[in-house]
Amino acid sequence: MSYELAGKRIWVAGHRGMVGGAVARRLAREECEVLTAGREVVDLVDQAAVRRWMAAARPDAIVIAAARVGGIQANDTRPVDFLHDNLMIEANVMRAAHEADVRRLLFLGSSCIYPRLAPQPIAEDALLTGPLEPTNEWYAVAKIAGIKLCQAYRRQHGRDWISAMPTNLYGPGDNYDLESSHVLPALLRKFHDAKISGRREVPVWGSGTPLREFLHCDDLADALVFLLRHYSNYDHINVGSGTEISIRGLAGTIARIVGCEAEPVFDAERPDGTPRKLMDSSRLHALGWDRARTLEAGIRDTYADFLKNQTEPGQERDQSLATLK
Ligand code: GFB
Repeated sequence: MSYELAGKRIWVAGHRGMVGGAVARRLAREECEVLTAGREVVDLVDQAAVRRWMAAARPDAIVIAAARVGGIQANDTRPVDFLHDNLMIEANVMRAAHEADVRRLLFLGSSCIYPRLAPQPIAEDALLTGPLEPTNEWYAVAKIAGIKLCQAYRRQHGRDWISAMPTNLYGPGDNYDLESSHVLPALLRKFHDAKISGRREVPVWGSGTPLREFLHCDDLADALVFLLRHYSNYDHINVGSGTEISIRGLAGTIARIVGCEAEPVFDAERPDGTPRKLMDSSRLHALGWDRARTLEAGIRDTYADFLKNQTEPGQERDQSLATLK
């Protein structure tokens, strides 16, 4: 199967977020028109606004990269925001897309949709086979509902819409707010600030033992464009790098790349979350995509972007709202 991108008008919902920005950058290399709409143009949580915008814009294809996102702390403490807002975004965009006869749509979930203790590496058919990780079950249920809604439109209305499940992501344009961010940007900021201030210790949440798989957002974007072109299937598909690292190992790697000699101090009061969530991305590789950069190269690229765009301490925004703008 091959969906032609040339000449198409493709809406990247959530273009101001890290993932949406990466997808818009990657699509700019294709012969298509990239549509974007900030929250001041259309609030994706508002169904009537989404219907009005979609009826006027009538995109040929949509990448739903808009979501309420955040790290373990944000997910665990804001269940309404993560469940309600993500349900509204996916339901509003898909309903309006169907009414506007949008032929191609890619929905983005997350590896947290899988059971807390799923056999590793986690294959797509592990979905709904066990209890979720409590710290992010709200976001996970919303994303599982999105997968199901995408499948329902394929089943009831024959929509050639697909779902992709990325692993933990990082890269340019990430959220560096220490309370709402994910671990990689948080540790980059913490070790950078410690280097500048000369602090000898850096607080790291949890035990340091959990394992995480990471994928650079630009590699994800390349995989998503590949899937837009070549994937047409009822089942969601994993998009991972296939390599994992412990939080302790990540802290050491980031300290070395930043050039900071501060010691990580592990805070057992903070939750570890799921012990491991390495995905099996062999279905994606079998289709012909496997171009993830190394974590070392990705972190160096991300730190360079951080230095170029860093905000003064205390000025960083809670960008988990950014993807709704
Ligand atoms: O990246 P993270 O917030 O989310 O945390 P998850 C990953 C691990 O890093 C946890 C530890 O074990 C954290 O305790 N960690 C250590 C830190 N230091 C820090 C720190 O300073 N900040 C943060 N944030 N973590 C998310 C889900 O789970 O994964 C989201 O909550 C989404 O919904 C995302 O699915 C992909 O990897 O645990």
